[in-house]
Amino acid sequence: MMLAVASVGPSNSMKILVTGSGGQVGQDLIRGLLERGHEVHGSDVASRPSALGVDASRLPWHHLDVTDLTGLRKLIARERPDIVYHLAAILSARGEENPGLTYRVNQGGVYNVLEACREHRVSQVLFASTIAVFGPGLPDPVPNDVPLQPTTMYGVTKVGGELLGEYYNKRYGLDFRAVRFPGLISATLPGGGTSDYAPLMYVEAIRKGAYEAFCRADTRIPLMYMPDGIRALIELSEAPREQLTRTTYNIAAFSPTAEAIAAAVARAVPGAELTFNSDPTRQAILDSWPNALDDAHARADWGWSPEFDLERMTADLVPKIRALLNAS
Ligand code: AKB
Repeated sequence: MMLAVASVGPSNSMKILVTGSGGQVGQDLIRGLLERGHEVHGSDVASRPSALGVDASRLPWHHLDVTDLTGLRKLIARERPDIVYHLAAILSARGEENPGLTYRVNQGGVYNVLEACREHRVSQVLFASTIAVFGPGLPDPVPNDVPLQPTTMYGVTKVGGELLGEYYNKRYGLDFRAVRFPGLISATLPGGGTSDYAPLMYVEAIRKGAYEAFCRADTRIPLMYMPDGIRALIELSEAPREQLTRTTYNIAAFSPTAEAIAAAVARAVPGAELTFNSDPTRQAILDSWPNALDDAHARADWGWSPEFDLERMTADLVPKIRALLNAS
């Protein structure tokens, strides 16, 4: 059975449910969606983060374990969101500590979300995929459509999520859309990712004046400043369906070496000491990921273009981190 698809334009106010709302992406996405005038509902296994800075009356918060299909069905049947952003996931480094749990949360979670959304005729599902879907030996920059041979359970489950979403789109007409996020850098601390060395360089340089990164200085993966990442998700959601030639898109911003990030941090935070001590497990994951992504399809289909490079991001981010640390 095909679903009726409501149009999701920039001027339409939608009711939106975000899974994994307490995470690094969720917290900034919620603010971005509220700024655009949407009715937003947060959900997470964890309680509402105290630092979210959004009044409880503007953001109903639901306890949600995405592995619980019954609970998910009840929430979607009761709240009837137009759009679901599915962010809940265990990231790559933490995922390797418990692959079984990662499979249940990430793979089971995306199946449950798609199934509940299909049953209750949710108009659109946005999915946060990642550069971790790629494995070694690919062209540089990596194009959109290549063999996906990830080396982590996180990557395996994200490939599974992309494929399942494509299936629900073809089989049931569910409007599934996904971006492959680079490592994201923001003032909100990440948890359990392998790209965390990049945001940690900023936060720890400001907080403690020093940081020992768990990677080699020449490590180079695709990175993005969070405001660009949030804009990418929202702009993909608002793009007319007929302009989209696929369900999943590479998006890219910049790909500095870890050493270049350290130099940018040291310029913005004089006196900060940034050193490198590569951890073999996390280094192997980083080395399996692409150096850079080719996002030509996102640019052509829905006009994607990043605003921030390393220098612009550093200038914007450092005062934000200082303000957050002073407030806490
Ligand atoms: C991670 O490091 O696991 C994530 C990602 C790149 O998807 N930040």
